[in-house]
Amino acid sequence: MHLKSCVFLAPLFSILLIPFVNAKLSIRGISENELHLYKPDSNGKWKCLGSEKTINFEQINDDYCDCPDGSDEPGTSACKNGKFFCKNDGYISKYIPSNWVDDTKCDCCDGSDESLVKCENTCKEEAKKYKRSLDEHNQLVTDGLRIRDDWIAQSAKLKEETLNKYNSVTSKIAELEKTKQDLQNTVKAIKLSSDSDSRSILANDLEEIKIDLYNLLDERNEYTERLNALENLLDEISLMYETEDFEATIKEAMDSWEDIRSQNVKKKVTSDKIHDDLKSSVTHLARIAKEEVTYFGFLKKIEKDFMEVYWNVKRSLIDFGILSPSIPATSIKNTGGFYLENVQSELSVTEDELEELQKEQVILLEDLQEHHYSWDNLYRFLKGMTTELTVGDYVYKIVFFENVLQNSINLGNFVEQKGNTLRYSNGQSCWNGPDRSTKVVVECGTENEIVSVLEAQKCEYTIKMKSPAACSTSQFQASLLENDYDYSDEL
Ligand code: MAN
Repeated sequence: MHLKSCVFLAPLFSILLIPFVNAKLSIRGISENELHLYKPDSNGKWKCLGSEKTINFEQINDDYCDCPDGSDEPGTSACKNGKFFCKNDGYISKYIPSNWVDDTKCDCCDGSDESLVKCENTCKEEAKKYKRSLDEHNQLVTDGLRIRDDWIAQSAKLKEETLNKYNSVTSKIAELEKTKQDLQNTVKAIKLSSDSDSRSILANDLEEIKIDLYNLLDERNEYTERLNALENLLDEISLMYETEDFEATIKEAMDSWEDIRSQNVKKKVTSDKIHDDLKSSVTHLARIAKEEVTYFGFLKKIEKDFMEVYWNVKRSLIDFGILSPSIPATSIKNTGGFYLENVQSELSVTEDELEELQKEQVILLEDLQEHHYSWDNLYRFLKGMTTELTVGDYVYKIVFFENVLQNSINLGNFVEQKGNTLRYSNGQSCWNGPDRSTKVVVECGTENEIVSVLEAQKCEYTIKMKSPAACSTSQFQASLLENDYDYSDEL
Protein backbone atom coordinates (compact mmCIF):
# COMPACT_ATOMS: atom_id res chain seq x y z
CA MET A 1 0.00 0.00 0.00
CA HIS A 2 1.17 3.52 -0.84
CA LEU A 3 2.10 5.76 1.90
CA LYS A 4 -0.38 8.26 0.53
CA SER A 5 -3.29 5.84 0.84
CA CYS A 6 -2.11 4.95 4.40
CA VAL A 7 -2.33 8.61 5.35
CA PHE A 8 -5.79 8.68 3.84
CA LEU A 9 -6.99 5.60 5.73
CA ALA A 10 -5.59 6.58 9.10
CA PRO A 11 -8.65 8.59 10.36
CA LEU A 12 -10.92 5.68 9.37
CA PHE A 13 -8.84 3.27 11.45
CA SER A 14 -8.94 5.48 14.40
CA ILE A 15 -12.76 5.80 14.17
CA LEU A 16 -13.05 2.00 14.04
CA LEU A 17 -10.67 1.52 16.94
CA ILE A 18 -12.11 4.09 19.35
CA PRO A 19 -15.23 2.15 20.47
CA PHE A 20 -13.20 -1.00 20.98
CA VAL A 21 -10.46 0.80 22.99
CA ASN A 22 -13.12 2.67 24.98
CA ALA A 23 -14.93 -0.57 25.70
CA LYS A 24 -11.70 -1.96 26.98
CA LEU A 25 -10.85 1.07 29.02
CA SER A 26 -14.17 1.62 30.74
CA ILE A 27 -17.29 -0.39 31.33
CA ARG A 28 -19.73 1.39 33.60
CA GLY A 29 -19.77 -0.07 37.08
CA ILE A 30 -16.52 -2.04 36.64
CA SER A 31 -13.23 -1.17 38.35
CA GLU A 32 -10.07 -0.95 36.32
CA ASN A 33 -8.77 -3.97 38.15
CA GLU A 34 -11.65 -6.08 36.92
CA LEU A 35 -11.72 -4.86 33.36
CA HIS A 36 -9.67 -7.83 32.21
CA LEU A 37 -12.65 -10.04 33.11
CA TYR A 38 -14.79 -8.22 30.61
CA LYS A 39 -13.26 -9.31 27.29
CA PRO A 40 -15.11 -10.87 24.33
CA ASP A 41 -13.81 -14.09 22.89
CA SER A 42 -12.84 -14.38 19.25
CA ASN A 43 -16.51 -14.86 18.36
CA GLY A 44 -17.54 -11.71 20.21
CA LYS A 45 -19.06 -13.80 22.99
CA TRP A 46 -18.65 -13.33 26.72
CA LYS A 47 -19.21 -15.84 29.57
CA CYS A 48 -21.04 -14.63 32.70
CA LEU A 49 -18.62 -14.39 35.68
CA GLY A 50 -20.58 -16.61 38.07
CA SER A 51 -22.11 -19.14 35.67
CA GLU A 52 -21.46 -20.98 32.44
CA LYS A 53 -23.95 -18.90 30.52
CA THR A 54 -22.53 -17.17 27.47
CA ILE A 55 -23.96 -14.04 25.97
CA ASN A 56 -22.97 -11.64 23.26
CA PHE A 57 -20.43 -9.13 24.45
CA GLU A 58 -22.81 -6.30 23.40
CA GLN A 59 -25.37 -7.54 25.94
CA ILE A 60 -23.20 -6.19 28.75
CA ASN A 61 -24.90 -3.14 30.30
CA ASP A 62 -27.77 -3.30 27.79
CA ASP A 63 -30.21 -2.75 30.69
CA TYR A 64 -31.43 -6.36 30.49
CA CYS A 65 -30.33 -8.94 33.04
CA ASP A 66 -28.92 -12.00 31.26
CA CYS A 67 -26.52 -13.56 33.74
CA PRO A 68 -27.94 -15.28 36.84
CA ASP A 69 -25.26 -13.59 38.96
CA GLY A 70 -26.02 -10.18 37.54
CA SER A 71 -22.47 -9.81 36.27
CA ASP A 72 -23.58 -8.62 32.81
CA GLU A 73 -25.26 -5.47 34.19
CA PRO A 74 -22.77 -3.78 36.52
CA GLY A 75 -23.68 -0.34 35.25
CA THR A 76 -27.48 -0.56 35.14
CA SER A 77 -30.15 -1.43 37.67
CA ALA A 78 -31.40 -4.33 35.57
CA CYS A 79 -30.08 -7.09 37.84
CA LYS A 80 -31.06 -7.41 41.49
CA ASN A 81 -27.80 -9.07 42.48
CA GLY A 82 -25.20 -7.14 40.49
CA LYS A 83 -22.65 -4.77 41.97
CA PHE A 84 -21.58 -1.34 40.85
CA PHE A 85 -18.12 0.01 41.46
CA CYS A 86 -17.83 3.62 42.67
CA LYS A 87 -14.33 4.83 41.99
CA ASN A 88 -14.70 7.79 44.36
CA ASP A 89 -11.45 9.47 43.44
CA GLY A 90 -9.94 11.25 46.47
CA TYR A 91 -11.91 9.11 48.85
CA ILE A 92 -12.45 5.33 49.20
CA SER A 93 -13.67 3.23 46.29
CA LYS A 94 -16.60 0.99 47.09
CA TYR A 95 -19.27 -1.25 45.59
CA ILE A 96 -22.98 -0.57 45.81
CA PRO A 97 -25.78 -2.91 44.68
CA SER A 98 -26.19 -2.30 40.97
CA ASN A 99 -29.95 -1.83 41.32
CA TRP A 100 -29.18 1.46 43.13
CA VAL A 101 -27.80 2.77 39.85
CA ASP A 102 -29.79 5.62 38.34
CA ASP A 103 -32.37 5.55 41.10
CA THR A 104 -31.88 9.32 41.47
CA LYS A 105 -30.23 8.87 44.84
CA CYS A 106 -26.54 9.73 45.02
CA ASP A 107 -24.81 6.76 46.54
CA CYS A 108 -21.24 7.24 45.32
CA CYS A 109 -19.48 10.40 46.46
CA ASP A 110 -18.21 10.92 42.92
CA GLY A 111 -21.82 10.73 41.63
CA SER A 112 -20.90 8.01 39.11
CA ASP A 113 -23.97 5.92 39.99
CA GLU A 114 -26.37 8.55 38.73
CA SER A 115 -26.73 9.64 35.13
CA LEU A 116 -30.26 10.97 35.35
CA VAL A 117 -29.68 13.53 38.11
CA LYS A 118 -26.67 15.62 38.85
CA CYS A 119 -24.80 14.53 41.93
CA GLU A 120 -22.24 16.81 43.55
CA ASN A 121 -18.83 15.26 43.97
CA THR A 122 -18.56 15.07 47.77
CA CYS A 123 -15.51 12.81 47.87
CA LYS A 124 -13.22 15.49 49.24
CA GLU A 125 -15.69 16.29 52.04
CA GLU A 126 -16.13 12.59 52.77
CA ALA A 127 -12.36 12.15 52.85
CA LYS A 128 -12.07 15.01 55.33
CA LYS A 129 -14.77 13.51 57.59
CA TYR A 130 -13.20 10.10 57.29
CA LYS A 131 -9.73 11.42 58.10
CA ARG A 132 -11.05 13.36 61.09
CA SER A 133 -12.86 10.36 62.56
CA LEU A 134 -9.88 8.13 61.81
CA ASP A 135 -7.56 10.53 63.65
CA GLU A 136 -10.03 10.77 66.53
CA HIS A 137 -10.23 7.01 66.73
CA ASN A 138 -6.46 6.56 66.68
CA GLN A 139 -6.05 9.33 69.26
CA LEU A 140 -8.59 7.60 71.49
CA VAL A 141 -6.69 4.31 71.21
CA THR A 142 -3.42 6.13 71.98
CA ASP A 143 -4.92 7.81 75.06
CA GLY A 144 -6.65 4.62 76.18
CA LEU A 145 -3.45 2.65 75.81
CA ARG A 146 -1.55 5.20 77.90
CA ILE A 147 -4.08 4.83 80.73
CA ARG A 148 -4.08 1.07 80.29
CA ASP A 149 -0.27 1.00 80.57
CA ASP A 150 -0.54 3.01 83.77
CA TRP A 151 -3.11 0.54 85.14
CA ILE A 152 -0.84 -2.33 84.18
CA ALA A 153 2.04 -0.68 86.05
CA GLN A 154 -0.16 -0.17 89.09
CA SER A 155 -1.34 -3.77 88.91
CA ALA A 156 2.28 -4.91 88.78
CA LYS A 157 3.01 -2.78 91.82
CA LEU A 158 0.09 -4.33 93.68
CA LYS A 159 1.30 -7.78 92.67
CA GLU A 160 4.78 -6.94 93.90
CA GLU A 161 3.32 -5.74 97.20
CA THR A 162 1.42 -9.01 97.53
CA LEU A 163 4.61 -10.92 96.74
CA ASN A 164 6.59 -8.92 99.32
CA LYS A 165 3.86 -9.50 101.87
CA TYR A 166 3.89 -13.19 101.07
CA ASN A 167 7.68 -13.32 101.48
CA SER A 168 7.61 -11.44 104.75
CA VAL A 169 4.76 -13.61 106.09
CA THR A 170 6.71 -16.70 105.01
CA SER A 171 9.88 -15.64 106.79
CA LYS A 172 7.89 -14.58 109.87
CA ILE A 173 6.33 -18.05 109.86
CA ALA A 174 9.79 -19.65 109.72
CA GLU A 175 10.91 -17.48 112.66
CA LEU A 176 7.80 -18.31 114.66
CA GLU A 177 8.14 -22.00 113.91
CA LYS A 178 11.65 -21.85 115.35
CA THR A 179 10.41 -19.92 118.38
CA LYS A 180 7.59 -22.43 118.80
CA GLN A 181 10.06 -25.31 118.64
CA ASP A 182 12.32 -23.63 121.22
CA LEU A 183 9.40 -22.97 123.53
CA GLN A 184 8.13 -26.53 123.15
CA ASN A 185 11.61 -27.79 124.06
CA THR A 186 11.72 -25.51 127.08
CA VAL A 187 8.34 -26.68 128.28
CA LYS A 188 9.48 -30.27 127.83
CA ALA A 189 12.67 -29.57 129.77
CA ILE A 190 10.78 -27.85 132.54
CA LYS A 191 8.39 -30.78 132.83
CA LEU A 192 11.22 -33.31 132.83
CA SER A 193 13.22 -31.50 135.46
CA SER A 194 10.95 -32.01 138.47
CA ASP A 195 13.62 -33.83 140.51
CA SER A 196 16.59 -32.26 138.96
CA ASP A 197 19.80 -31.14 140.58
CA SER A 198 18.24 -27.82 141.33
CA ARG A 199 16.02 -29.31 143.95
CA SER A 200 18.98 -30.80 145.79
CA ILE A 201 21.03 -27.62 145.40
CA LEU A 202 18.25 -25.67 146.95
CA ALA A 203 17.60 -28.30 149.59
CA ASN A 204 21.30 -28.24 150.60
CA ASP A 205 21.26 -24.51 150.86
CA LEU A 206 18.14 -24.58 152.92
CA GLU A 207 19.71 -27.21 155.20
CA GLU A 208 22.74 -25.00 155.73
CA ILE A 209 20.59 -22.03 156.50
CA LYS A 210 18.60 -24.12 158.93
CA ILE A 211 21.78 -25.13 160.79
CA ASP A 212 22.98 -21.57 160.86
CA LEU A 213 19.66 -20.40 162.14
CA TYR A 214 19.63 -23.03 164.92
CA ASN A 215 23.12 -21.93 165.88
CA LEU A 216 21.92 -18.39 165.90
CA LEU A 217 19.00 -19.33 168.12
CA ASP A 218 21.39 -21.12 170.52
CA GLU A 219 23.53 -18.05 170.55
CA ARG A 220 20.49 -15.94 171.21
CA ASN A 221 19.56 -18.17 174.13
CA GLU A 222 23.04 -17.84 175.52
CA TYR A 223 22.87 -14.08 175.21
CA THR A 224 19.56 -14.14 177.03
CA GLU A 225 21.05 -16.27 179.79
CA ARG A 226 24.01 -13.93 180.03
CA LEU A 227 21.73 -10.95 180.21
CA ASN A 228 19.70 -12.61 182.94
CA ALA A 229 22.91 -13.33 184.89
CA LEU A 230 23.95 -9.71 184.54
CA GLU A 231 20.54 -8.50 185.66
CA ASN A 232 20.67 -10.82 188.68
CA LEU A 233 24.13 -9.52 189.48
CA LEU A 234 22.98 -5.95 189.36
CA ASP A 235 19.90 -6.77 191.46
CA GLU A 236 22.13 -8.32 194.11
CA ILE A 237 24.42 -5.28 194.08
CA SER A 238 21.50 -2.92 194.48
CA LEU A 239 20.08 -4.99 197.40
CA MET A 240 23.43 -5.10 199.23
CA TYR A 241 24.19 -1.45 198.59
CA GLU A 242 23.38 -0.14 202.15
CA THR A 243 24.69 -3.22 204.05
CA GLU A 244 28.05 -3.93 205.71
CA ASP A 245 28.71 -6.79 203.32
CA PHE A 246 28.60 -4.48 200.30
CA GLU A 247 32.25 -4.69 199.61
CA ALA A 248 32.22 -8.47 199.77
CA THR A 249 29.17 -8.48 197.44
CA ILE A 250 30.95 -6.25 194.93
CA LYS A 251 33.94 -8.52 195.03
CA GLU A 252 31.73 -11.54 194.39
CA ALA A 253 29.93 -9.70 191.55
CA MET A 254 33.19 -8.75 189.89
CA ASP A 255 34.23 -12.42 189.92
CA SER A 256 30.97 -13.44 188.34
CA TRP A 257 31.39 -10.71 185.67
CA GLU A 258 34.85 -12.07 184.82
CA ASP A 259 33.21 -15.45 184.09
CA ILE A 260 30.50 -13.92 181.97
CA ARG A 261 32.97 -11.80 179.97
CA SER A 262 35.23 -14.71 179.13
CA GLN A 263 32.21 -16.55 177.69
CA ASN A 264 31.19 -13.44 175.79
CA VAL A 265 34.45 -13.27 173.78
CA LYS A 266 34.03 -16.85 172.62
CA LYS A 267 30.40 -16.29 171.63
CA LYS A 268 31.20 -13.13 169.68
CA VAL A 269 33.50 -15.09 167.32
CA THR A 270 30.79 -17.73 166.76
CA SER A 271 28.19 -15.10 166.08
CA ASP A 272 30.30 -13.34 163.46
CA LYS A 273 30.92 -16.59 161.63
CA ILE A 274 27.23 -17.56 161.64
CA HIS A 275 26.41 -14.11 160.41
CA ASP A 276 28.83 -14.40 157.48
CA ASP A 277 27.70 -17.94 156.62
CA LEU A 278 24.08 -16.93 156.58
CA LYS A 279 24.75 -13.94 154.40
CA SER A 280 26.56 -15.99 151.78
CA SER A 281 23.95 -18.79 151.91
CA VAL A 282 21.16 -16.34 151.38
CA THR A 283 22.99 -14.70 148.48
CA HIS A 284 23.58 -18.11 146.91
CA LEU A 285 19.99 -19.06 147.44
CA ALA A 286 18.79 -15.89 145.83
CA ARG A 287 21.03 -16.53 142.82
CA ILE A 288 19.77 -20.08 142.37
CA ALA A 289 16.24 -18.96 142.83
CA LYS A 290 16.65 -16.35 140.18
CA GLU A 291 18.77 -18.09 137.57
CA GLU A 292 18.66 -21.83 137.88
CA VAL A 293 15.62 -22.76 139.82
CA THR A 294 13.50 -20.39 137.84
CA TYR A 295 14.74 -21.88 134.59
CA PHE A 296 13.79 -25.39 135.48
CA GLY A 297 10.48 -24.33 136.86
CA PHE A 298 11.30 -25.86 140.14
CA LEU A 299 9.79 -23.11 142.19
CA LYS A 300 6.48 -23.65 140.52
CA LYS A 301 6.31 -27.21 141.80
CA ILE A 302 7.38 -26.54 145.33
CA GLU A 303 6.09 -23.05 145.38
CA LYS A 304 3.65 -23.34 148.22
CA ASP A 305 5.96 -25.11 150.70
CA PHE A 306 8.98 -23.23 149.65
CA MET A 307 7.49 -19.78 149.76
CA GLU A 308 6.28 -20.34 153.31
CA VAL A 309 9.71 -21.52 154.44
CA TYR A 310 11.34 -18.78 152.43
CA TRP A 311 9.33 -16.01 154.03
CA ASN A 312 9.87 -17.42 157.52
CA VAL A 313 13.59 -17.64 156.93
CA LYS A 314 13.72 -14.20 155.46
CA ARG A 315 11.74 -12.70 158.32
CA SER A 316 14.04 -14.33 160.89
CA LEU A 317 17.11 -13.11 159.06
CA ILE A 318 15.74 -9.59 159.04
CA ASP A 319 14.79 -9.90 162.75
CA PHE A 320 18.35 -10.94 163.54
CA GLY A 321 19.67 -8.02 161.62
CA ILE A 322 21.51 -10.33 159.18
CA LEU A 323 19.46 -9.46 156.10
CA SER A 324 18.56 -5.95 155.18
CA PRO A 325 14.80 -5.55 154.72
CA SER A 326 15.55 -3.74 151.45
CA ILE A 327 16.79 -6.92 149.64
CA PRO A 328 14.06 -7.67 147.08
CA ALA A 329 13.38 -11.23 148.05
CA THR A 330 10.07 -11.00 146.25
CA SER A 331 11.97 -11.02 142.97
CA ILE A 332 11.95 -14.78 143.18
CA LYS A 333 8.21 -14.83 143.16
CA ASN A 334 7.91 -12.20 140.45
CA THR A 335 10.32 -13.65 137.95
CA GLY A 336 10.75 -17.27 138.66
CA GLY A 337 7.84 -18.93 140.31
CA PHE A 338 5.63 -18.82 137.27
CA TYR A 339 8.20 -19.53 134.61
CA LEU A 340 6.52 -22.62 133.22
CA GLU A 341 3.29 -20.72 133.08
CA ASN A 342 5.04 -17.86 131.31
CA VAL A 343 6.61 -20.18 128.75
CA GLN A 344 3.33 -21.97 128.15
CA SER A 345 1.46 -18.74 127.63
CA GLU A 346 4.21 -17.47 125.33
CA LEU A 347 3.92 -20.75 123.41
CA SER A 348 0.19 -20.38 123.03
CA VAL A 349 0.52 -16.76 121.85
CA THR A 350 3.15 -17.93 119.35
CA GLU A 351 0.90 -20.76 118.14
CA ASP A 352 -2.04 -18.37 117.67
CA GLU A 353 0.10 -15.90 115.79
CA LEU A 354 1.51 -18.71 113.65
CA GLU A 355 -1.96 -19.95 112.80
CA GLU A 356 -3.07 -16.48 111.74
CA LEU A 357 0.01 -16.01 109.58
CA GLN A 358 -0.42 -19.44 107.98
CA LYS A 359 -3.99 -18.55 107.02
CA GLU A 360 -2.77 -15.26 105.58
CA GLN A 361 -0.01 -17.09 103.71
CA VAL A 362 -2.54 -19.44 102.05
CA ILE A 363 -4.68 -16.50 100.92
CA LEU A 364 -1.66 -14.63 99.58
CA LEU A 365 -0.39 -17.70 97.76
CA GLU A 366 -3.78 -18.36 96.19
CA ASP A 367 -3.89 -14.75 95.11
CA LEU A 368 -0.41 -14.97 93.57
CA GLN A 369 -1.12 -18.22 91.78
CA GLU A 370 -4.53 -17.26 90.44
CA HIS A 371 -4.59 -16.60 86.72
CA HIS A 372 -6.94 -13.79 85.80
CA TYR A 373 -7.67 -14.47 82.17
CA SER A 374 -6.18 -12.28 79.47
CA TRP A 375 -6.53 -9.25 81.74
CA ASP A 376 -4.21 -10.81 84.28
CA ASN A 377 -1.84 -7.87 84.08
CA LEU A 378 -4.73 -5.48 84.78
CA TYR A 379 -6.64 -7.58 87.25
CA ARG A 380 -5.31 -6.28 90.54
CA PHE A 381 -5.97 -2.68 89.62
CA LEU A 382 -9.39 -3.33 88.06
CA LYS A 383 -10.83 -5.66 90.66
CA GLY A 384 -13.56 -3.92 92.59
CA MET A 385 -13.55 -0.84 90.33
CA THR A 386 -17.13 0.33 89.71
CA THR A 387 -18.96 2.08 86.88
CA GLU A 388 -22.56 3.26 87.09
CA LEU A 389 -25.27 4.48 84.76
CA THR A 390 -28.83 5.50 85.57
CA VAL A 391 -31.38 4.23 83.05
CA GLY A 392 -34.96 5.07 83.98
CA ASP A 393 -35.63 3.92 87.52
CA TYR A 394 -32.54 1.76 87.68
CA VAL A 395 -28.95 2.44 88.55
CA TYR A 396 -26.81 -0.15 86.81
CA LYS A 397 -23.52 -0.75 88.51
CA ILE A 398 -20.71 -2.91 87.16
CA VAL A 399 -18.10 -4.05 89.63
CA PHE A 400 -15.14 -5.44 87.71
CA PHE A 401 -14.48 -9.09 88.48
CA GLU A 402 -17.18 -9.10 91.20
CA ASN A 403 -20.80 -8.48 90.19
CA VAL A 404 -23.34 -6.37 88.37
CA LEU A 405 -26.19 -4.63 90.16
CA GLN A 406 -29.50 -3.13 89.07
CA ASN A 407 -30.25 -0.96 92.09
CA SER A 408 -29.87 -3.63 94.77
CA ILE A 409 -30.77 -6.55 92.48
CA ASN A 410 -27.82 -8.78 91.67
CA LEU A 411 -27.61 -9.22 87.90
CA GLY A 412 -24.84 -11.81 88.19
CA ASN A 413 -21.54 -12.66 89.81
CA PHE A 414 -18.35 -12.59 87.80
CA VAL A 415 -17.66 -15.86 85.99
CA GLU A 416 -15.21 -15.30 83.17
CA GLN A 417 -13.48 -12.82 80.92
CA LYS A 418 -12.80 -13.65 77.31
CA GLY A 419 -11.30 -11.01 75.10
CA ASN A 420 -13.21 -7.84 75.84
CA THR A 421 -16.30 -9.62 77.15
CA LEU A 422 -17.02 -10.21 80.82
CA ARG A 423 -19.67 -12.68 81.89
CA TYR A 424 -21.59 -12.48 85.14
CA SER A 425 -24.12 -15.17 86.06
CA ASN A 426 -26.13 -16.74 88.90
CA GLY A 427 -27.64 -13.45 89.90
CA GLN A 428 -30.93 -12.97 91.71
CA SER A 429 -33.55 -15.37 90.40
CA CYS A 430 -36.11 -13.94 88.07
CA TRP A 431 -39.84 -14.53 88.55
CA ASN A 432 -40.89 -17.02 85.87
CA GLY A 433 -37.46 -16.75 84.31
CA PRO A 434 -33.81 -17.73 84.65
CA ASP A 435 -31.37 -16.49 87.28
CA ARG A 436 -30.27 -13.06 86.18
CA SER A 437 -27.12 -12.93 84.07
CA THR A 438 -25.20 -10.20 82.32
CA LYS A 439 -22.77 -9.95 79.45
CA VAL A 440 -20.57 -6.89 79.62
CA VAL A 441 -19.02 -5.97 76.29
CA VAL A 442 -16.14 -3.58 76.71
CA GLU A 443 -14.70 -1.39 74.00
CA CYS A 444 -11.72 0.91 74.06
CA GLY A 445 -12.25 4.26 75.75
CA THR A 446 -10.36 6.72 77.87
CA GLU A 447 -12.42 6.05 80.98
CA ASN A 448 -14.79 3.47 82.42
CA GLU A 449 -18.23 4.36 81.18
CA ILE A 450 -21.45 2.39 80.62
CA VAL A 451 -22.75 3.17 77.13
CA SER A 452 -25.95 1.14 76.96
CA VAL A 453 -28.02 -1.47 78.77
CA LEU A 454 -30.20 -3.94 76.94
CA GLU A 455 -32.50 -6.60 78.40
CA ALA A 456 -33.13 -8.46 75.16
CA GLN A 457 -34.49 -11.53 76.96
CA LYS A 458 -36.15 -11.34 80.34
CA CYS A 459 -33.46 -11.07 83.03
CA GLU A 460 -30.65 -11.46 80.49
CA TYR A 461 -28.76 -8.23 80.20
CA THR A 462 -26.15 -6.96 77.78
CA ILE A 463 -24.25 -3.93 78.92
CA LYS A 464 -21.90 -2.08 76.61
CA MET A 465 -19.21 -0.07 78.24
CA LYS A 466 -16.00 1.74 77.43
CA SER A 467 -12.78 1.28 79.28
CA PRO A 468 -9.05 1.75 78.72
CA ALA A 469 -8.81 -1.91 79.72
CA ALA A 470 -10.14 -2.91 76.30
CA CYS A 471 -7.67 -0.83 74.28
CA SER A 472 -5.10 -2.62 72.17
CA THR A 473 -2.53 -1.63 69.57
CA SER A 474 -4.40 -3.80 67.06
CA GLN A 475 -7.18 -1.21 67.15
CA PHE A 476 -5.12 1.42 65.38
CA GLN A 477 -6.59 1.94 61.92
CA ALA A 478 -4.58 2.76 58.84
CA SER A 479 -6.10 5.18 56.37
CA LEU A 480 -7.82 3.60 53.40
CA LEU A 481 -7.35 6.77 51.38
CA GLU A 482 -5.08 6.22 48.45
CA ASN A 483 -3.51 9.63 48.92
CA ASP A 484 -3.58 10.35 52.61
CA TYR A 485 -4.15 14.06 52.25
CA ASP A 486 -3.51 16.16 55.24
CA TYR A 487 -6.73 18.06 55.75
CA SER A 488 -5.80 19.30 59.15
CA ASP A 489 -5.50 22.91 57.94
CA GLU A 490 -9.03 22.80 56.63
CA LEU A 491 -10.65 20.97 59.55
C1 MAN B 1 -37.22 -6.38 87.71
C2 MAN B 1 -36.03 -6.01 86.88
C3 MAN B 1 -36.28 -6.24 85.42
C4 MAN B 1 -36.78 -7.64 85.19
C5 MAN B 1 -37.95 -7.93 86.08
C6 MAN B 1 -38.36 -9.41 85.94
O1 MAN B 1 -38.26 -5.48 87.48
O2 MAN B 1 -34.98 -6.81 87.31
O3 MAN B 1 -35.10 -5.99 84.68
O4 MAN B 1 -37.14 -7.82 83.84
O5 MAN B 1 -37.63 -7.69 87.42
O6 MAN B 1 -39.47 -9.69 86.71
